[in-house]
Amino acid sequence: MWQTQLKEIKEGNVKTLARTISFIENEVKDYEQLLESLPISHTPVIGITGPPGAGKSTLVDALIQLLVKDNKKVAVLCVDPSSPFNLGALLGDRIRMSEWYNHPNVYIRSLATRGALGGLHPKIIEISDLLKAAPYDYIIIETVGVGQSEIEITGLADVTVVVVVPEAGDEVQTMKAGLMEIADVFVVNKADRPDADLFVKNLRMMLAPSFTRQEQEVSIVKTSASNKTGIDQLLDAIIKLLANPSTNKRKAWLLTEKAYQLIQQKRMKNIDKAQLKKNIESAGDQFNLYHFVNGFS
Ligand SMILES: Nc1nc2c(ncn2[C@@H]2O[C@H](COP(=O)(O)OP(=O)(O)O)[C@@H](O)[C@H]2O)c(=O)[nH]1
Ligand SMILES: [Mg+2]
Repeated sequence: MWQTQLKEIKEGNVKTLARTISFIENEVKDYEQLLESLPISHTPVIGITGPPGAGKSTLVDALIQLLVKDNKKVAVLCVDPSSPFNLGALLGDRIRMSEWYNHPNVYIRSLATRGALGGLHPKIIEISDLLKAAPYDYIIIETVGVGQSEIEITGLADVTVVVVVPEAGDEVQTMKAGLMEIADVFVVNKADRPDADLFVKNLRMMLAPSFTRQEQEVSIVKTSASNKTGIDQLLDAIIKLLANPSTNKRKAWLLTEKAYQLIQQKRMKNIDKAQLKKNIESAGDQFNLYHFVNGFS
């Protein structure tokens, strides 16, 4: 029943793509069948994460520019409410980005709401898989690296780029452990700032292989996204990782992460916190936590 839509999406029909993403977001009837009929696709997914203000959107903008210049087609999913890719952004950003919004080889979709589990977006896995059915060479997903979302992005992306900025020398020490673990590539952005080199040096020390799950050394790329320097090196590093067979070894791990998250969502589906509270309140003093919880298994 989704054959027509899928065919149009494969042929590059952006309107159908946009509409179908909304179907998934809204869980329209039979959307699960659509997901099951998605073709197997290996479109590389590049995750860009890091703290707010690190320059992720500016970097994505610069990456799009490079890729488009190379005749590539790019889809961008943005789960950053503060991002200029979101239409609510400042007028200046909108003007800058409008170049890409109207570009035939670029598709940008913002996903504003956060997941019920406090994660990225309740349907980001499904939406990125739908995008893979469309004729894009790369999918870029920008997310804010706070909390839970770090883990989720790793399950989603073939290569995870963590963007940080040079701060006082000891900032690296306090960098969230979560960000350390997920990075395939570290970008030290705003390298036009003083102390960028010192920061890179400290970061490199922190990233000694024994600290991370990586078998090989994590690359560190210095960029200044707003000056568009270092972007070539970043893209090279990303493409090298995508081509590296060791990233294929991650496939099973990535799929496990995805499956785990989707099962988690499915299992939690009919669990309404407000209703839990009502039940607990009405039980009053008689409430037995473990009896209650066991009732759900
Ligand atoms: N000095 C400097 N500022 C930058 C650089 N890259 C981005 N910015 C600025 O940092 C701010 C946040 O950038 P943005 O891309 O929105 O960050 P995001 O929240 O990580 O997506 C903006 O004002 C950018 O112009 C850079 O390389 N150097
Ligand atoms: Mg942003």
